[in-house]
Amino acid sequence: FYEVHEVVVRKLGHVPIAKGDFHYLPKKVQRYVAKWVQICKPRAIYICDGSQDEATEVIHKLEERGMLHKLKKYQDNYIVRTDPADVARVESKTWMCTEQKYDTVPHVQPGVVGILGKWISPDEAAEHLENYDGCMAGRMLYVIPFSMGPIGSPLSKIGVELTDSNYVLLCMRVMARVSNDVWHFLREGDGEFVRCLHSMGCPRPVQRKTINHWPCNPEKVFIGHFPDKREICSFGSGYGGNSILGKKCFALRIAGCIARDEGWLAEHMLIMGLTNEKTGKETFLAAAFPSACGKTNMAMLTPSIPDYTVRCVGDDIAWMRFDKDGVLHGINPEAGFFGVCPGTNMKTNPNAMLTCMKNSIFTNVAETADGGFFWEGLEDETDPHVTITDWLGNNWRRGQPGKAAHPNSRFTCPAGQCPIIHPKWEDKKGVPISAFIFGGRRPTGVPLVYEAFSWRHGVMIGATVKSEATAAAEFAGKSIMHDPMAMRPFLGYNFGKYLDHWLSLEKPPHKLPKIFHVNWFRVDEEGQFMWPGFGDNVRVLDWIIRRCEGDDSIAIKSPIGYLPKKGSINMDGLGKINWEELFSLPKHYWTSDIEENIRFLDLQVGEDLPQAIRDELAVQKKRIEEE
Ligand code: GTP
Ligand code: SPV
Ligand code: MN
Repeated sequence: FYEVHEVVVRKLGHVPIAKGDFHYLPKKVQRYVAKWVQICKPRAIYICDGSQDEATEVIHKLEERGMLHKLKKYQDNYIVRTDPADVARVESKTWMCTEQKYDTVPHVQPGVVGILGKWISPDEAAEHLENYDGCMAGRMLYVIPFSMGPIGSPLSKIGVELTDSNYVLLCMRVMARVSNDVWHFLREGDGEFVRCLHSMGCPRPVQRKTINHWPCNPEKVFIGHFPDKREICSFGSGYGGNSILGKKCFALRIAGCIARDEGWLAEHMLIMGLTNEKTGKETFLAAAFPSACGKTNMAMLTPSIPDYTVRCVGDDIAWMRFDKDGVLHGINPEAGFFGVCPGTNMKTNPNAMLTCMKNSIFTNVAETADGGFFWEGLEDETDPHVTITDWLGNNWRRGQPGKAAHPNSRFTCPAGQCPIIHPKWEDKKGVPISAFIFGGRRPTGVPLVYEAFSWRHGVMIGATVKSEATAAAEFAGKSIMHDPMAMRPFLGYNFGKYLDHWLSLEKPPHKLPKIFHVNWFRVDEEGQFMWPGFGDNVRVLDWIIRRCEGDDSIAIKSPIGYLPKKGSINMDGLGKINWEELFSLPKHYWTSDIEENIRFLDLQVGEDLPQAIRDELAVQKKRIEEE
């Protein structure tokens, strides 16, 4: 049946198939693979099937090579150290390529350097693509069929990743649904798939000195997206966000473009369900915080009050669509968690800890002599006398300057292992979303929680999300950066049009989620967090849920939105909480903040900024001035 095209055969040349049956691949996939085989010149092709045998084989190969080793304290947990030059997303080399520049980026004001998306012309992109010439020489090319979302869900999408990294293959197996069934599904459906090409950019014989057996090519990193062709080409880096292409590249940047065209949403959001213990009613929330600002922690929090049971649907990305009755349903397109290690422990996030006790990969963490992982935050859970090797492979002593684990070290673990994973986390229909929550790290000025007056006002609040910079990308220091909708690094198209898309959702029969803003990170004069955070955040979610249920007695109007009425958040057993300070709105702060936001959006989005957002900003400015 599925004969191989003559042209395809010629392009494959004499490159052998190390595993799998090329004939079995849908024709479009055959042509895609053949095209890149001809260019990248791998030594062989390995067609993945997602089986356990396959994982075992790849792990053995990696162990032999010294790239990964077992953490013997656990069951099938592995540690990997990367080249220290390849530890985070590289935003400066991440591009969207479209014919028309303004499809990708807004019309910034003259002389302004845009920070909302990076556009590259097809001609310039073509130069980068030349680096793929022979880039897999002496290496295996893995063909990975995967589904983002449960295979067969109307909300799911198919991808095929080609990579020369078996580390990436192992991570993809955890983070996406890698399976032979994808081929059946492609043949039966419309045959569309997102084309994902990844290379470490280190052909053999290796020219560059390899560190930690981690081949990479930092000088030539290129993360290119071609939304019109539904194609991604990633070169030179093996770090998660740059190489596990189902994740940010596909599920946010490419899917964002598809979602705009098809009328749905692909967002940097967790999804969680909270069941009221008294009434049995469950409410689903979706929250967008910038990278390393608390999504994973919130998605699986352990409530400090007995009123709710929390269950996790997703911790990083949400795909959401209105059904025919106008109810917004969301799925988690991923199959695993790629979580920040430092700060994670049995007190802050026991569910994450329990999720990664087996079948997990730890990247750039420290290791104890008895075969355990270690990172900042695990001090109280680790034998104080055990010898520790830091993420760079050096001996490390507690209290010495410098970190044991890289600040952006990550665990990669199967979501299904989470003790509180929601029984519906793979439901093809998704779960109904009642509220959106935005937030970030805001040390000053911003109260614990407030609620938007309307959908439009909420979209404006999302557009003005800011946060302290974190280690998830290449930024140093702690400056406050704009990160609108927590999507700045992941925007797939013109941010003005993105806001238009959000605004356009306000129409019948859509039942729009209410929109909130939270801030777990406000500090007092001594620089201490004013709010305990983590499991206690459920107290804020309780207030949000009561607002969703229409309780008008617990909110008061302020210039920036509805604030909780004093005493309306359960603070029982919390000790000293300074309500006044936690919710204060310093006038000088908000006056300059709104001016800065107006300036920022005008400079960065220019004529593409929707009038509705300009109006919302102007009205908010007036409210602040008149307060
Ligand atoms: P990405 O995976 O990069 O998208 O990050 P994320 O948004 O999922 O953030 P995550 O939950 O991994 O948290 C990042 C860091 O913030 C960790 O070190 C956490 O310990 C810390 N953190 C999370 N929630 C809270 C909180 O409520 N209060 C405080 N103080 N820290 C928190
Ligand atoms: C983030 O940075 O938001 C992450 C990690 O979730 S990465 O997959 O690298 O983008
Ligand atoms: Mn993230």
